[in-house]
Amino acid sequence: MNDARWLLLSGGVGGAKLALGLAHCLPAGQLTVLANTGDDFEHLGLVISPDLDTLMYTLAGVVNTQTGWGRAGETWSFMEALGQLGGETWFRLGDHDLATHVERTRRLAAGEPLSAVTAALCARLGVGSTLLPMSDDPVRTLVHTDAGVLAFQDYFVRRAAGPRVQRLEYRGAAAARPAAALAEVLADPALAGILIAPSNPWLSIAPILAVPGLAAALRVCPAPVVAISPLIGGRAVKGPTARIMADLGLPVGAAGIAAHYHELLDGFILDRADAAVAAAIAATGLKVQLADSLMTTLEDRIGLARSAMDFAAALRRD
Ligand code: FO1
Repeated sequence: MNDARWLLLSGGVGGAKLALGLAHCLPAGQLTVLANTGDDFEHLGLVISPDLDTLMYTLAGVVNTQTGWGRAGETWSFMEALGQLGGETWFRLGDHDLATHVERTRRLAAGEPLSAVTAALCARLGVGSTLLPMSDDPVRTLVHTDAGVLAFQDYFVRRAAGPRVQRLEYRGAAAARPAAALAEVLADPALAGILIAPSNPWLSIAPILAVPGLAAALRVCPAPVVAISPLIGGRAVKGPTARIMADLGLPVGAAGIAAHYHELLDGFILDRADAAVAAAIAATGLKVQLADSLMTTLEDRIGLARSAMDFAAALRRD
């Protein structure tokens, strides 16, 4: 189907790699990425949206490929000057990246919704896909830990995801409305599939699904829903997914991820290294596909994007 459209639910770095693979496979305008904004925070007087920016920079081809976040060729004069003045430097804002936060903050203060600000910034950077924040309303992920209740970036960056996680809270989610443009995406008969990126299910995807009505809208949409496991050989490629599962008392592994998403899914993709648990997942009623999910090169990203789209296309319910 040439006009097939796709929706990807995504967090930051890992999800952005798959988004780039998908964008390479599809004509401009046929990919919509629904991004987590639970990581957003106000810092140094600025509104920072890390996952939106990681996706935007990645899709625009200007991301720092070493870190996966921030801009390539970045300079750090602002951080150095701030440090000299005794300011807060634990969250690294490069000079070019800083411009994004200043411009976003200005537009939000002038009354533009986050979705409009994001669309405007993406247009300026030449992003051909549609990038939507999950909601224009603020949702903030709070991590309840043995070191107290921590704002997401305080847990993730400042404390390097060290404290033991007791539970997660998506503050503001109950009053949040899904991004207005999402209904249109889901109602489009050309929507061929909905993919859930191999992002952290609890930190990156759960805040999206916590927006009231959003998970239900995915469930009633006729397009198949497929999640890609973020684990390879039972371990996270990067980040604390496996440790959070253990902290929450969940069985660590691809089967635990599949069980977590089960209600929502038609299909589940897991890495070949986890082939041993594929049959057990299939026995729960999900269609299962093995793939190479380590996305080191652009070819890897395109390969996983193609596998996911081919698998989802074969699951179409009509
Ligand atoms: N991650 C870090 O580990 N350290 C940082 O100093 C940092 C700064 C930063 C600045 C802008 C931005 O858009 C992202 C940034 N990230 C940083 C990444 C971010 O905190 C996380 O990767 C995501 O929130 C998790 O998806």
